[in-house]
Amino acid sequence: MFGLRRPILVGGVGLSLALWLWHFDSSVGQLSELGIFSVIALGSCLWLFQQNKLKKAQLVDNSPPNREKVVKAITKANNVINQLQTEADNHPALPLLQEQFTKINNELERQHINIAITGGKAVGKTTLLQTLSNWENHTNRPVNFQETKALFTPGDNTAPEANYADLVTFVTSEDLTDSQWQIWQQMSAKNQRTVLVFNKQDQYLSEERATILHSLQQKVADVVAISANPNVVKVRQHQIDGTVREWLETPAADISQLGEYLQEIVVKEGEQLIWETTIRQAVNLQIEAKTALNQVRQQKATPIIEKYQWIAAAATFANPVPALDLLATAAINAQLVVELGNIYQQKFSFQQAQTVAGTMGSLMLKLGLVELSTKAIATLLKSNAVTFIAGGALQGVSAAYLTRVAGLSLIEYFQSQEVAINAENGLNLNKLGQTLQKVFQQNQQVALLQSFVQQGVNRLLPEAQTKAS
Ligand SMILES: Nc1nc2c(ncn2[C@@H]2O[C@H](COP(=O)(O)OP(=O)(O)O)[C@@H](O)[C@H]2O)c(=O)[nH]1
Ligand SMILES: [Mg+2]
Repeated sequence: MFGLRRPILVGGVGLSLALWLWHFDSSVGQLSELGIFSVIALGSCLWLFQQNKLKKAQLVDNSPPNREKVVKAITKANNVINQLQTEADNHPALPLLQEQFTKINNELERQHINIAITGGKAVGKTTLLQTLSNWENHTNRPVNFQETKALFTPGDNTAPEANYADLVTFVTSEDLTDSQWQIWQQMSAKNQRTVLVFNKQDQYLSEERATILHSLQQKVADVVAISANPNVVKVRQHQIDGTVREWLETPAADISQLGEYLQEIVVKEGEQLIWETTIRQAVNLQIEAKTALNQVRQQKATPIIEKYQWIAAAATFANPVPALDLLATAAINAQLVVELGNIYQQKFSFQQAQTVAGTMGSLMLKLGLVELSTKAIATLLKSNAVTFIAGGALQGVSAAYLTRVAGLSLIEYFQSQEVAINAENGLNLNKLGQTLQKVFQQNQQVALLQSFVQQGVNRLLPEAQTKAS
């Protein structure tokens, strides 16, 4: 797990540098502000980079769907909704979540296929939709076509709202731009089945057309070329008598390639596509319900962390612990673990909670979080307007701070657990370590730390506060 050490070191260096720069803030002014932000940003970027890699690996399931998987996904969503109802009977999101659930549950019996037509503005979406109304469906399923709103309107670079779609036809009239390519990839990442449609063939000379088609085929497996509404062309005919006859002709629309392609996909993949869509919708519903549930729980958890944070501060202030490892253990109260566990339905016995608290303390120590935060807090205390800081203040504020980080990390860890998993499965130390680092990183911004130290000083030394203000 200590492959994880690198990002925290980077963050740590960033923090020390930031504090050092912050020290000179008054003399260097804006320049140092810039310095602080870039150094912190660098640390966070490296960290986020690593996090993203982790997330993707966990979330994408590329194995083919089946009915069992769909039922499982729907059941999970239902469990989370029921849990929300148990914990917050009157939650305003409940009626809509339940309605969505009923809808998704019915999707298991759906026969028809939904196809979305998407793409930038004026690429020919509406024209294609109209042309497809004459499409002769020779498949075993009814097919609905629907146009999405245009992509790439100013200020909006998001993927189309096409969660309902079993298949997305992505229309373009030229080679893919970078932003089109990004959206294409976003859809693939969500397991959305896509076909790239190269429209307006008639606008290109044959050589140019071949080049673009080739380039598209390099990027994407499923490409078809069409002309949904070719331009009028002038036809010239040399007559025997030497005159030239000219007239205008409107070539017929040509979407035959796309038509055949769609027949094939609907027949071969229809059932799987419906399953995939239903799983996607169930997962989204589960996330929505979980987000609401997490908010409910966080509201209950925050005051508890605050309570234990100031308990730790007072106890350590009265009886300063000199060694770092003692500080780490003093900070995490087993009772805090029990109470947070209760909120997140992760039941711990007091004994188990003691083990968790001990483990977290030693993790914080190993990861260097205790040392980093005491140093940072010491620097901030020295530069505090308060001239006299009583002995024990450093330890008190540090203990409070570490309690906070530990509590927030537990919350975040519990939040990422599935609903209704037994605490008996044991803690995933690797994941808990990652969470600790992440939360620590988020709370190590100079401004946050500064206001926390101020709060701590106000709590521990009320008379010093009066002097300072
Ligand atoms: N030359 C040519 N023009 C087309 C073709 N398909 C659509 N168009 C034209 O492109 C313009 C935009 O089409 P529309 O369907 O409204 O695009 P949307 O904004 O994507 O819905 C219209 O003037 C269409 O007639 C085609 O294959 N060739
Ligand atoms: Mg349109």
